[in-house]
Amino acid sequence: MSYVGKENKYRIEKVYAREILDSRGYPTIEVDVYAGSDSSYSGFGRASVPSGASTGTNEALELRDNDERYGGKGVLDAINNINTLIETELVGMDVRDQREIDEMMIAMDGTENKMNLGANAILGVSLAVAKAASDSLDMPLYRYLGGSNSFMLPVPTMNVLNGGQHAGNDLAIQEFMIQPKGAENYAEALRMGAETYHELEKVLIEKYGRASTNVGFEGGFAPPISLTVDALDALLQAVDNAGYSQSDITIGLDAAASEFYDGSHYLIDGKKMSSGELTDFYLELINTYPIILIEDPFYEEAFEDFATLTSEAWETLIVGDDLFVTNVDRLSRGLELGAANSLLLKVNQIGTLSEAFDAALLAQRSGYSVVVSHRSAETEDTTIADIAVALGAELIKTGAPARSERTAKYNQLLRIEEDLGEAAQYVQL
Ligand code: 2PG
Ligand code: MG
Repeated sequence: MSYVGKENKYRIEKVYAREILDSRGYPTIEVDVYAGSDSSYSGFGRASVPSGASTGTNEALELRDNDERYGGKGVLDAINNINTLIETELVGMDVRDQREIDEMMIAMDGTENKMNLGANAILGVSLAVAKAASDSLDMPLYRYLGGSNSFMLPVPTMNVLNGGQHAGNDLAIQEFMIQPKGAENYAEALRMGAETYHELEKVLIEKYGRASTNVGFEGGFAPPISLTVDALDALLQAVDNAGYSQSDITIGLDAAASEFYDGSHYLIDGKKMSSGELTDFYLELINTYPIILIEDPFYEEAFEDFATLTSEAWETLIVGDDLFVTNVDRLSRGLELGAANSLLLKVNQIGTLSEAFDAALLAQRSGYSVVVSHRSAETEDTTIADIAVALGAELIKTGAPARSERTAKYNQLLRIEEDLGEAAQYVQL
């Protein structure tokens, strides 16, 4: 057995990126980081980068090759940036110096939206560094990232019925989610969610035929429904058929409203609504259905409309996704105006782990809850499960309880709950 000297144990020795496929069959980046010495690595971290479909205008830039490969979506330029520029700077640094490493990459890129190196390149390295550090320290990632937090398992908000940009139907609203918040623990929550998903399949077959259970990008069913209330009624029926009450399993929506905003009005349910009419529409839904969460109810610059809905629906989680893009500056603007009361956290919207944590901690200090989220194109990477626990996030949104790129995260949370044993607590919403 070779001996790794103490001084070398945390030294970054090698960084290597490769092109892999995401769940939509497009290229993305996977990064390997090795710490220790060449003959005996003491730490290894591998991470890959997700990709959105309903992306916010203000997100950090995903660098694509725009050439003939993969319809322009190759990521070889970004990979080249990692394997040459970034690797040169990183080798020799201490793998535990996450912030220093992230700041070094931000400075090296030198742009507001990380367009030079690519936010996808920077994020892949940032996440792989954290994983290599936790491995060097022989700690689970959630503990390494969570510091002295007492560990809470987030409530899964599972996207079981898809519309918007994620499906080929006419539903304006992108995601219809369920939260098994009445569960005793996370494992039970996962079971309740999966059982309801399977009941929903039966409800949809009965009402709309077999083809209605084809799935969208995130594993939720994509039935040929066009009215919001028809989707909600199907969900309620599924919850009931699964034997749960409407307080045990509640409902959340991601409207992703930028996608049905035409510059002055919102096109939804065959109508053209003003922001005032859309606000009334949401308030009516909240009164009629057990809806506890609405994400991106308005387009991405509508801070005032978010603020109005937040004050009128004060018991509902109003989540800012495209609104905040995991960006401290945009979140600060929201905090001043009282726009939303919850932050959606997507690591690739901002491009480094440190900046994503800054946004989450600012949200938490300001009394906003945090929903850690996947993207509609994912990989088998499970880092966001550990991040959710490390942050003590109230919720995690990572699609339907089906399809491996989604269940990878849900299953990782089962392992974390098991690892915590008696100390594991399930968030009470
Ligand atoms: C969202 C996400 C994830 P996308 O809008 O919240 O569900 O979708 O990754 O396509 O932006
Ligand atoms: Mg969203």
